Parts: sequence; structure tokens; C-alpha cells
Amino acid sequence: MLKNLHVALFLALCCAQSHFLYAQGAPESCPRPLPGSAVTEPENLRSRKGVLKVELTAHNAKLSDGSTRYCYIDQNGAESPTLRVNPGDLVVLTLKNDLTTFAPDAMPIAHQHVHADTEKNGNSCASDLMTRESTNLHFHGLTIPPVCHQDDVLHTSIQPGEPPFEYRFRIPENEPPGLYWYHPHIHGFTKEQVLGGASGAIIVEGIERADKAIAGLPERVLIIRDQDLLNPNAPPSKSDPVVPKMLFDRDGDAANTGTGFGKPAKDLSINFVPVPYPDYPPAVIEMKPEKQELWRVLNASGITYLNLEVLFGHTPQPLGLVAMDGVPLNENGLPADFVDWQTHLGVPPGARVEFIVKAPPEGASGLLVTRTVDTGTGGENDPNRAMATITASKDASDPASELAASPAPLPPSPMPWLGSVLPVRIRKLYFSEKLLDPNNPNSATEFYLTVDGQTPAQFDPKSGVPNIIAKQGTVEDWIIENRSNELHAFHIHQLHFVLLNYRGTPVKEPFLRDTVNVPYYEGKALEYPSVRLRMDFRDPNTVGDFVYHCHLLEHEDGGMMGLIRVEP
Ligand SMILES: [Cu+2]
Repeated sequence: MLKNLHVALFLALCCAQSHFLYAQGAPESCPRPLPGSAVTEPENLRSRKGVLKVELTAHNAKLSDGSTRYCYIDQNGAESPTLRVNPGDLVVLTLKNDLTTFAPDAMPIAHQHVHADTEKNGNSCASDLMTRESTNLHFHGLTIPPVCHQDDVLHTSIQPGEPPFEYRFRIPENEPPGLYWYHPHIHGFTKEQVLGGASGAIIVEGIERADKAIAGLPERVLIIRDQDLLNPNAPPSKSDPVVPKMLFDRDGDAANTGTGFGKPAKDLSINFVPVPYPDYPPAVIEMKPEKQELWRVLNASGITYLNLEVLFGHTPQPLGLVAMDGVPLNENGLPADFVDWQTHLGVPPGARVEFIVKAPPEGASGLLVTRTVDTGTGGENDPNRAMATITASKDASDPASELAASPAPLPPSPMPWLGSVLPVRIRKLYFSEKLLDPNNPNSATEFYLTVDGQTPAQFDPKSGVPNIIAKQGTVEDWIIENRSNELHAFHIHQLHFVLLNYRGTPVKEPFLRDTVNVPYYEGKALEYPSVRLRMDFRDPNTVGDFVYHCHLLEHEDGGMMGLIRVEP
């Protein structure tokens, strides 16, 4: 165990080279497919007799290009398995921290959060030690209690060399069936670990019970991650309109060009198959001709917004949305078995979409792309790009999992629809950013998420003083404003909300979300753009202290986060 920084630094300096050789010589250390590979699904770990036992080890590996990969290896040696559970199941998951100290790179934030407290070392539930090599898990979207060994990220920190740490929680009986996910949440270092690949899917089974339109369909899990550019110095490809000037935002990512083209802030991968800038060689998804599948897509990116589209030739294909952020569409008293047919689907970092896709005819092919996302002048460049070619062949193998063909319908929720419950209060919060040196546009930025009336401050994991106190059993309306010139993605742990108003326009969405875009300020309008959300504190599992934050991880790590206490 590393007792102090000096030891850590010594190990880093003395051993970096040998670990580099290890990563090169040991393909089992977070192996990744080559660009252009076929997209294979993660291994499925299914619960048995109401219990899912998982043993994960967090690994990392430093590559010759200077990048660091992170991965979870399970008890079978598989990487980032999909955890499949039923409502009511018990999850017993051990996490062993096998992260290695590599030579430090330029991330000044590292030093703000290292407070080696030897007395607390060894107690992962009350650790003051959150370093680059610490890790823990957040179960994004699940309504489970924010307490140690379940879903606490405020104090739970597991250090390298400690015995495996046990997570033990029950999936609520009323958890909506759908797609959730797990990832580390160490304040100050989440971005590095998630960009490196530390993430995986969780599926609460039974989505076909909520919507018979998808009964019997093969289901395919697609995890889209982002990572540092493999070819950062390459000019745009010849088929990409030349973009005159490369700008960087204050985080060092390629700034939004406003053109839909140019160098992206990050490369994307799909089930770990990289699709690197500048030529974006697509990965390959093989389907049976004209067969319908349910695609369960997670945006596990650190900072990249997606806007997914499937093209046959130049024609966008219908995508039948059946669930958002793990919640099936007909939770809002829609006609039974409703499908919302769209031609493109926006997915902020952290969000999930589940939709029906039909394969092209035999011999033809399609293309899964992400359209450009306008993230504002201060935002990252998320250009148009191909992600995967969809081929159709009778010999294509079906996905590993298929939804039940004649499911028993889900019983209706005993709770009234969130959108029709009266809120006990309205709160206003706002995203803002401040240059440390107002005269220097390239100086470091502080990121804030502030309750209106309080003083803007970067999140301090040690403060313990809640910014918001709510009562379990109630429902509140939160207006989230954006006073910065870049898009942010608001996320709250432990619960879902319903979007009521987007930028002044009332919306009536038939599903809940746990992550939502908050549009950027252009500096002209009299009012800041905002969203209005109805927050659901009715579930007893929301009692406790937890966080809300921007899901762009460099903003989250930079302090764009707040603490809420839900009292019983
Ligand atoms: Cu943000």
C-alpha cells in the first residue's frame, strides 16, 4: 500500500518503464480490438436464483503512445461484462483495485485531492484518500441507497493492494427494466479512468414486459466510449471540408468549429473498437437481412455528445425508441406497446437509448453515424462521423441474447406519474464557469453548479455540508440554468426526473431521464437558457447524501457538482 506521495512518486519513476514493457508484452492487459473490427458484445453475467455474483478487478496499462487504458476484468477473464439482473435480485460484487502508478503527467488537480490519512487507510468506506490510483463504483441510474457498500461515491475509495471491496445491494422490485451502467466516481480522477475505458452495462431484465412491440427481438448492447485522439496531429481527411483554424477550449480539447467537421475533441469507440480521426474507419455490425433488433446503446463517453442516426445510402432510417435512461416509454400512460419512431436520437454523456433497428436487405449495407452536436462556442467539437457499417447476411450470427417472445405484462406502477404530482417547491440552480485570470482566456477554468442565492464554489468532497436538503416522499421542480457558453449535461444520482420545459418550450415526454442537456448561453438573450425538471424523491431509497453534477467528466472533476441530503 502506498503510504505517501513520495513512495508513489518513487514507484512511478522507477517502475514506469517496466510497466510500459508489461503492457506491450502482455496482451491481456486491457486488450482492445483494431479499428475496422467486427463489433462483439461484452460477456453477459446473469443472476442465478436471485443472486448475481461478480468479481471485478480494475486494471490499467500504459501504452507506448502515452495513453493509459483502464478496464474491469471479471472472474472469467472477460473485460467490462454486462451485468444482467432481475428486479428484486441481490447483487454481490467485489472490486479489487489493481491500478498501477504511472509517471505523473500534467494534471494539477491531482495534488489538490491527495490527503494521505494513514489512520483512515484500510477503511474504504470512510477514506480521505482519493488519488489517481484510487477507485470505486457508481451504479448510474439505479434507485439504490447512497450508502457504503451500495452506491456511495462521497467517501468510498478503494486503494491498490487492499483486499477486494464488497458491494452488496438489492435491485428494487420497482426498478424500471432497461439499460443502466457502472463506472468509477473518484472526485478529480473520474475522467481519466472513464476515458481509459472503465465502464460497463447493467441490464434490468424484462423490458419486453413493458412494451410487447419488442417481444422476441434479439437485443444488442452497444457501448460508445471516447478516448484521447489516436492521431492528434493529423489534418482532416480529404473528404472532410477543410476547417480553417484549430481552436482549443480551456480544457485543451478541440473547440467547437460550428461547421460539423474538423478535429473532434475525442475519438470514439464502439464496444471498444476504435473509430479514430481523421478517416473514421467504421467498425462492423453484422445482422441478418431485414431482421429487427433492439439496440441498447449507452453513451459512456467522458465528454462526447452523440446524435445517432442509421443511414441506408443517404436516407435516415426509422429508429423505434422504446426506452430512455433505463425507463420504458409507456410509463406515462401511453397507449400500450407504444414506439416513438425517430430518425435520430440525441444521447448526452451518461445517457442511454433503447430502440428498434431493422437490418438492410441481403447484400446491402447501412451506416451507424453520429451527427454533429452544437455544443456552443466554449464547447468541444463533436463533428459528424461514421461509427459502424451495418452489413446484412443470412450467415450473420444473432446477438447473444433475445427478449422473451410472450412476456407477462408489467403491472402498472402503484405511484402516480411523476409529471402529474404537485411539487412542494421550486428551486433554481445554474451552471457557470470562471477564468482564474479574467484577462487571460487560456487560464484555468473553475466550473460551478450553484443553487441560486448561494456563493458559487467548486465542489469540495470534504465539506459534507449539503447545498440542498429535500424530504423523502416529496417531489420538487428544479430549474437548471446555463450561464456559460457551452452545453452541459445535468445528472443526479439515485433518482430519475421528468423534463417539463426545455428552453422555454413545454415538453411532454413519455419517459423519465437521469441525464439531460442544458442548452448554452449565446450572450445575447435577456434570460439564460434553462430546463425545468420534476425531481422524484418519493422512493425511500433516495434517503441520504448524494450528488448532482455535470456529466462532462472534466467539468465534474473540476468541481461542477453539488451535494444533496434527502431526509427521511
Ligand atoms: Cu459540463
